[in-house]
Amino acid sequence: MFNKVLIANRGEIALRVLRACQELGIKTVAIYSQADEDSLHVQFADEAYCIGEAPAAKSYLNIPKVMSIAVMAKVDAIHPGYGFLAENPDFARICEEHHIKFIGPSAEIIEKMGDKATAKKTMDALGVPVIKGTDGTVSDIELIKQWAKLTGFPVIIKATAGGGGKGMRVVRSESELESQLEMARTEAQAAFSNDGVYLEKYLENPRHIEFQVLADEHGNVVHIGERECSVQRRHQKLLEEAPSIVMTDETREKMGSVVLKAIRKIGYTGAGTIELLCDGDHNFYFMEMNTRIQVEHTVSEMISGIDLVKEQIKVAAGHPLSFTQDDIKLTGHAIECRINAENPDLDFRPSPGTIEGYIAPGGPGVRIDSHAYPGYTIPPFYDSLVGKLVVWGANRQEAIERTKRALAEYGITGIDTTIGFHQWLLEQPDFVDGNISTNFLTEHPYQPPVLPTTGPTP
Ligand code: MV4
Repeated sequence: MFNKVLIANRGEIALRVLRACQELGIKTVAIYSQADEDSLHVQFADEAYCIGEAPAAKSYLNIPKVMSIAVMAKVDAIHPGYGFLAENPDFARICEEHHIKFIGPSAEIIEKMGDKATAKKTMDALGVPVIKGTDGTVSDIELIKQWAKLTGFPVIIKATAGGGGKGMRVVRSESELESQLEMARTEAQAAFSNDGVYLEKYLENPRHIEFQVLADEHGNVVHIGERECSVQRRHQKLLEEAPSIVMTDETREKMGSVVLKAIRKIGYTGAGTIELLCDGDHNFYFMEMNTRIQVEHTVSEMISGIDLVKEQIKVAAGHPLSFTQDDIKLTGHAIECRINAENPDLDFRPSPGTIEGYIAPGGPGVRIDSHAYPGYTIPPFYDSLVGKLVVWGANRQEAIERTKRALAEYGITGIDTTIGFHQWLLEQPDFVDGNISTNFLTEHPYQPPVLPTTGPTP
């Protein structure tokens, strides 16, 4: 096993990784920016080093600084968490060159999956269903027009270097095609220095469902079922759950084995996620692969009893998986609410600042992953995640009731949070009935309560 791991991240995920390392008897090295001196991951780590000013480009994204701390502290491995350097193939390659294990797949795989058109082609060739689309990236407008007319509108233009919704354009008629293509290209070039785009048939009200996978370096691959991540706003997920209400045991087994075959064939190692879109007829199509641990990995942990971060670290150290697909039993239902420092009543405006009072909920089935505490200041420089409320219930109904109970116990003063939004969401009949799609929040705009909800006042 590794002796010492550097955690190249901050916030709740730095704490999550630190906890996994501690349980595995691994020494931890934290890095932090000048804005994160008071962060819990700094206090909890065995060693902690300030690596620069608050802006991420000067700290958490600064590869030479991260690497010099890693070399100086003599770590065996680096865990990148999510965001920042987690899916940067150059960083993974530099780690490899320094004989420091990057806890994730190889640089080649990160690169391949980072290019969405290539990833789709790869999955298609391995038998994973994909949405009807152009054969890779395209530029000839006449050929694109021909393809779109043959396929039928609406179609969607996607940036190959994109993902998470950036550089996407929905086109509903031929007359808009050329101008939208131009705009998508310009946007992609500005955002990713890569103007490659591909097109697909547009699915109107899809669900976003993703499979969690885990692969060791000995050819063993398992999936830990799916997550339903359809409730999101401007491509930011707000609530995730597992399992998905539309997944049957039969389809999970079928899709699961298709996904596992592909993962094995590409030689993937570590934890990963296959993102799928699900249409109204419950057909599943490959969308993207995420080569990192995700924010919402917790709901899969709650229904499987598997510590995904510990397993991710163990397979990175070369250990074989200690269980097979048949050993994995999914039990009950889990819901994760992302508690952000944002004001949902003011269009989710960021609300950084000092947390004055803080009472975390508890009781049966409740888990909180958070770096927050009374007196902690949420800096304005990074994402606004204050914590994740993750709740398990024997079934979806109990999980919903328990989440409502836990949200009512959660007391945070001094900043605005999304707690009230989640309380509203869990009362929506369509949510309760499982009638959700990626358009849920455009079809059900959030309504602030007429009377302010009074939580506990810590
Ligand atoms: C789509 C789609 C409908 N049809 N592709 C958004 C993020 C990017 N990864 C792909 N996305 C979509 N691709 C086709 N062919 C709808 C979306 C989409 C979406 C997907 C998942 C979660 C939220 C979403 C919100 C808007 C659009």
